[in-house]
Amino acid sequence: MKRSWLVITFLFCCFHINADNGYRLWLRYDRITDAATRNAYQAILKSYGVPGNSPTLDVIRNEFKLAFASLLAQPVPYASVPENATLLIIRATDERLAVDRNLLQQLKKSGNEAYLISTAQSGKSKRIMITANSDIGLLYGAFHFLRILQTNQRIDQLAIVSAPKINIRILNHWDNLDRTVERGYAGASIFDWHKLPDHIDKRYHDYARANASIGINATVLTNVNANARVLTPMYLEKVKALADVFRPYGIKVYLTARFSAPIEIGGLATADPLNAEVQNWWKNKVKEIYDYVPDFGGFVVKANSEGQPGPQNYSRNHAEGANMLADALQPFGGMVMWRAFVYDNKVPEDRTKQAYNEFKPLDGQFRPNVIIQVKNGPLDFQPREPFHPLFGGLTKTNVMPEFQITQEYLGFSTHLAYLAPLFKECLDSDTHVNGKGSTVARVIDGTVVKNNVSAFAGVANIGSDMNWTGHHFGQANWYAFGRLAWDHDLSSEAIAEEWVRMTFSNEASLIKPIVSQMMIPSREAVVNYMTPMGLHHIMGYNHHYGPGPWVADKPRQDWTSVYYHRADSLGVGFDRTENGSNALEQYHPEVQKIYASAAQCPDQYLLWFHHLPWDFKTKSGKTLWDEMCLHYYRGVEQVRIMRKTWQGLKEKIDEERFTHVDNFLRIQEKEAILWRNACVLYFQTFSKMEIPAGLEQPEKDLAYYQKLSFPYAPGIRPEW
Ligand code: GCW
Repeated sequence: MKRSWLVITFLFCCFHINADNGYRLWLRYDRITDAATRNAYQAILKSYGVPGNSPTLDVIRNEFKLAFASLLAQPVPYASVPENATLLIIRATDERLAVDRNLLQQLKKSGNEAYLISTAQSGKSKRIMITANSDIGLLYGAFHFLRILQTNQRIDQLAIVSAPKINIRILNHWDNLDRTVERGYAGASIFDWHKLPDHIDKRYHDYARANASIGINATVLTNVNANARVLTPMYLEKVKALADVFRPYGIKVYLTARFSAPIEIGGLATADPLNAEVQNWWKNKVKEIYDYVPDFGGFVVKANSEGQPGPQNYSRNHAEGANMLADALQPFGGMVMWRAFVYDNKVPEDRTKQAYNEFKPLDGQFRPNVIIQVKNGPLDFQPREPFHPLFGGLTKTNVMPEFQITQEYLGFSTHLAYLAPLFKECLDSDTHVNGKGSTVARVIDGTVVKNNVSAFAGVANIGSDMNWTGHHFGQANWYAFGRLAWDHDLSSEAIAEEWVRMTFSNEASLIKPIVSQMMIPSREAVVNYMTPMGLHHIMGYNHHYGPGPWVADKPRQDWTSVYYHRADSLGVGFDRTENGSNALEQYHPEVQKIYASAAQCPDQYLLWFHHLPWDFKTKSGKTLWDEMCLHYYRGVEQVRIMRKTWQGLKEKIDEERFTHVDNFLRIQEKEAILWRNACVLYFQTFSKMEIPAGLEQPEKDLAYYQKLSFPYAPGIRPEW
């Protein structure tokens, strides 16, 4: 090679190592650095075959081509005679298939999306087969196999049958047609409506690839605060273009349906769900949508909540509203995901009780193709909430959880908060509805409460930022959501490790610190410096950025902070026992027992359920005030440890991502201190007690923190 070429190649390599913008997510396919692993793979992977023709099989072929070209040091050719390939991707009905009969039987019973990956001896050599009942199953199997390679696991004895525990694994985009994203912190919407349907951005494919790689099989393209315009022909053309891109990846498209659409785009005088004209309008509209998108998934609806129109505008209930849409969708196999996030400031009742009060009496009245979409907790995606009482509360209605991947209340996209522990905390909570062990996960997957269909939703944190999620570690939350939707039994640690291996490196000296000193403790750190011990909803008004425990005197009481913390000279916390709002009564008696007495209630939910004096003795023996302060200070310390851990990894991470994360951790520390100081000083005005000895004093006084204003904080709803 000429000298100049050597220099260019060298520079290219340096550039490659130093500059990594994170666009490739966890599908990096970097060269496997461990020689023994690489050799072991090369000994088996001599060629691959993907017989058959379909757009999904093309996706598999493309993905393998991309992956093998860089993962291994030598090319893995495509076998022109598939039977000769040492890696064969093949439908379970194909006669050329030769796998263990028991495994095959298991696969055949496991449904359309399941797959089997197995290694068999073929003569002197080994052969790997990925088998499934459908092409989409093959795609999931292919991605799982690539994950095995990316995480450097052995491939010489594979015998894996995997099937999703949940039917519909769906991302909810709160994306508007003008490309703003409600509570979006990673740039603009990835859906460029203006240029659709003519311009198909490469990102749409990469978005679909990423989702398919973790088993996500549905997406709601539009905000639940919905715009009826998306249901007009001009926009349905655009929706069709996206659906066409996503289909080979197994992803179905859903839309949000604005309840008043018959008036706004249909010219009717009413949207009353019992009105025949309205019913007809929706029937025709649905038929029209299916003409564009034959496998359209259905509607997601936010009705009679935060100003959105709904059936109650016509004195009809949620079941009447949901069923009307369900009847229109039913002939096409479409679903209605009807949100239970309803509350009204004119109702003189603890906001956390209102969804249950509305929906419990309607249990059993919803059509089989309606699923009630319930936020993980009864308030609103706080850093910590107990599980929503509608899990286990509704037993004759399909129920699905809605998690928030975008970090509206957990520091936006600049705070590292690994959310798998938050998701798991809800999923593993025991509702007791059908005896001990009736966890939320087992309620929603249909094990303990019978359902027609199961689903799992997450509000996406994806945007147009180069690295998709703003924070490089935000990718882990998208990843963890998908993995848990597929298998809620996976542990937070296992998911984190997988993600780190694929996203950064397989080196143990890097995996361990990132997983155990950064990711796993990160969510608890956020709880500590924002809302420890069961505090909730004390953030800045409307933009929800930064601390705002003093927020009071707003048009709606239930959007203030003082409504929730109720601090006064006597104490702090929201009494939800029978002496207070009695929200506790919405849970099973076994659950009530855990929280009813302040002496027994776990610290993490103490002020969620109890209003307690500042000198209340907590389990540690310290006063409530001291314990609260210690939590706030611990939160900041945890961030400092995260920062230090990251800085210790400088040599092991490419410069671009290292610096990006490092900067964000600096912001996180600054904001953690802001939260801590503002909250401690504010609550101190009531407790009148000293910050425990030995802790650093806040640098500024309370007035300073109260005066800070953030009019341009991102993600806010434009009209608020
Ligand atoms: O968390 C709140 C947000 C609103 C959001 C609402 C909801 C889409 O602040 O921006 O609106 O929840 O879930 O409907």
